[in-house]
Amino acid sequence: TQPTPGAAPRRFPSDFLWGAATSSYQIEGAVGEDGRGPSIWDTFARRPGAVVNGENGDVAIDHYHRSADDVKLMAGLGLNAYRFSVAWPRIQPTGSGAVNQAGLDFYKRLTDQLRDAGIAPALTLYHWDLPQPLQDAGGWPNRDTAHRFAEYAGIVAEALGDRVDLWITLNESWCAAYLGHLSGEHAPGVKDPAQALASVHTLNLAHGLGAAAVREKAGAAARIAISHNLQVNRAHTDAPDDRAAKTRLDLVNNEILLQPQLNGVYPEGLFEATARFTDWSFVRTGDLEIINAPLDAMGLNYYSTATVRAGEDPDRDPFQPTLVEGVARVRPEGEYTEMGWLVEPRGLTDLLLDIHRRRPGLPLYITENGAAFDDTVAADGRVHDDRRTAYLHAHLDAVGRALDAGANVKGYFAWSLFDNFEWSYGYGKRFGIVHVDYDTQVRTVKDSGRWYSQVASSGELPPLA
Ligand code: GBH
Repeated sequence: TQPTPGAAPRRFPSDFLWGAATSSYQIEGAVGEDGRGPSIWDTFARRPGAVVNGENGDVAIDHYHRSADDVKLMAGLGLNAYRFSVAWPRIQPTGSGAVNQAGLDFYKRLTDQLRDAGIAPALTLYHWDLPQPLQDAGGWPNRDTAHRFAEYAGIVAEALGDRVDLWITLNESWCAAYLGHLSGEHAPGVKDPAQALASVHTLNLAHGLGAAAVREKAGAAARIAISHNLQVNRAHTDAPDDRAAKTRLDLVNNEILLQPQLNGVYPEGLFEATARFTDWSFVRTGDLEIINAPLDAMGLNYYSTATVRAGEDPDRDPFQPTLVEGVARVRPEGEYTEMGWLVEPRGLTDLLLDIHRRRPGLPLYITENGAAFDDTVAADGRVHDDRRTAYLHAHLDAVGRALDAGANVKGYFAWSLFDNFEWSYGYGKRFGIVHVDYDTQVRTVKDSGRWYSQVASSGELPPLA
């Protein structure tokens, strides 16, 4: 779509949250300090070949020691919200029982600093750093992990209940289940469809039990959400077999999470479609009511859109297990980021409107959106990341279009506030609106950060050029 020449800036709602996001393992470092226990990412990162260059989050961007300055930096950018995650192994080093007070104190200080700066804390309880002892006991394929998660959620909610504006139970259960247990590219590095599907169910259950625990312990005013990276899939053509391929993909990627959470049912056809991997006997009477816990909002993490057709994928690695046969990836012309992900802002409008249609008026947050580009500090001391600015601009415009169409979008969090440990890609991929020098830990606001600061402070998005 062409912008209207001379169009006026777009005004966002006055109570809109303008934030940025991070996660514990990607930024904190200090993995052995103040009683933190090991997580599955500490273990996985040490497996040869798991992370590019053998990198890990031992130091990361040293946020654990720099949180006060990092909050000042956010305040200087004019952000009114910050999404971060709590490291479960800091709160319960063994994943159950004994609470490590020093861990809770860190997040108490952080949330106090944020509140003093007028920045609303959005707290994610689980962003992939499962305590290693819980992995040793079976990890996400073991349903007991859901009960352990609820216990942990209750502890955090009781301690921080009055300080947090938005509670997010899980970040991207799709990644935790499928990257962790199907492709094996994330911790714990398992490649087994049966374990992947069992993990989905435990994660769904963990969400429901965790939401109830937060509801009970954080007080009636607590607002509870979950953050999903739903796959925005498009059929390459309108031919019935291409559309059927897209539908098969949606079933195991999106419906498997959304329908239990929103409607209290597993989607029709799911058990049949996956019967060669599992008989789903781990689903017990009463689980779906728990999973269907009341939701105050939904968080959506959006990066790209996938185009698919019916057929065999010539690029598919035959050693990678898959849940869905006969679906091939199409790579349309367009701009791709350093991750190889297509820049496709329209998908964000579609995604927001899809959830709005399923649950009209449900408050929606974009809890992550951003892009990796190859950023370097220029001779003038700045980072001229114009492609990231253009990415953010186009996606915020896409959010505006969803607002125009009636979606109840309440906030936007850029991924990420800082360059950080990008999981199996290590430190090589930079998503930050703030550059980090990994030798000196010096933070430099990129041009995109300056631009975003303007938008956040004014609540106005300039027209697309
Ligand atoms: C998020 O995951 C994580 O929450 C965050 O920690 C991480 O740093 C960030 O994103 C950046 O990676 O096949 O072209 O359609 C992202 C999950 C799943 C998003 C795969 C992109 C495939 C894009 N990703 N998805 S594409």
